[in-house]
Amino acid sequence: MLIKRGGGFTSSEITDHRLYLGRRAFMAGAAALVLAPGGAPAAAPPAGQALTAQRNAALSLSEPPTTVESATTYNNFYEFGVNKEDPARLAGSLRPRPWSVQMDGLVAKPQRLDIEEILRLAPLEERVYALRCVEGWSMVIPWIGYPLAALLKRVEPTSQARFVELTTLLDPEQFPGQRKGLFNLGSLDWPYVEGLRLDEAMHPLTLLTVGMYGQVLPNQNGAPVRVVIPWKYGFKSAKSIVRIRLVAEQPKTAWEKAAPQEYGFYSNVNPAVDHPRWSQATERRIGEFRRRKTLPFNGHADQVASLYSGMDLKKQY
Ligand SMILES: Nc1nc2c(c(=O)[nH]1)N[C@H]1C(S)=C(S)[C@@H](COP(=O)(O)O)O[C@H]1N2
Ligand SMILES: [Mo]
Repeated sequence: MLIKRGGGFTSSEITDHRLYLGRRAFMAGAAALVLAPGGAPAAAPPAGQALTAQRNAALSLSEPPTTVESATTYNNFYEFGVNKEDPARLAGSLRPRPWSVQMDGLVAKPQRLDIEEILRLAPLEERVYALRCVEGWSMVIPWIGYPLAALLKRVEPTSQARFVELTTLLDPEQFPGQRKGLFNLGSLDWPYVEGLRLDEAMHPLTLLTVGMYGQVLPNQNGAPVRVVIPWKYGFKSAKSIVRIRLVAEQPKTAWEKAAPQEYGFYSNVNPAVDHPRWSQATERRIGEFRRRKTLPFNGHADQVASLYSGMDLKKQY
């Protein structure tokens, strides 16, 4: 399990989220794997529905994307279990239709939006962003979506709204990782909640995401709708969202609740701020062997650093 995977991951790379959660989650992961039927390799994702989008070249990396195989079989989606292969293996139980997103809180026009309506709300763009996981690896993914700002404007945040809370579906029937018992041992307090400051959420780089690699999102990548915030560690990019709430107070996120000393609210990619257990100075692109230097704000400093002027990013990590 922690030894070889298709991409050549080694046991020395197990600096992962599970260690944050302590030994119980780690053991639960090991046990779940032993119980996996036949130890069969993760099934290839079924060919998804095609989604056409215009490439936004100005906001895209020019690097070649990670293989779709890696991007859809090496995932963090703890609702399906704590191992990287769990989401691809188990994601068939998630039903991305029918689906709607409740938009409420400090807004003039609270509403529940159907996913089909969300898909039509703004022109779809393709943007190639690197997703940098706090575990020290990254992938280059051609996402499809449009700025989250377009959706937020539609509900008209009031002047009191200062933060955006994003919540993933809570349904133990669809998410085995949310069931009481072995799968959920030492895992997160469900549902998965993330949050952004309103100006971060409104930033043009913050992408409401409905597809990748020219298709609708595979279940294991957060179907039918997620966010991608390219200058923050991957865990800020909440999957399978059912509620977007505008609030006055900074939301308490699932990872902060699990390990507050390790996961801050901001979680901007920052090579100068190490995690308590390891350095964040370098990363490995999945599919490559050498490690590369991690860039401040994951390479987007010129676009987003001004959001944090005057803040001590060592304290507000
Ligand atoms: N609901 C939910 N969203 C989540 C996670 C999760 O466990 N549950 N994992 C996060 C982490 S740690 C990462 S690195 C990215 C991975 O996204 P990907 O599988 O599409 O590459 O999703 C993030 N979003
Ligand atoms: Mo991550």
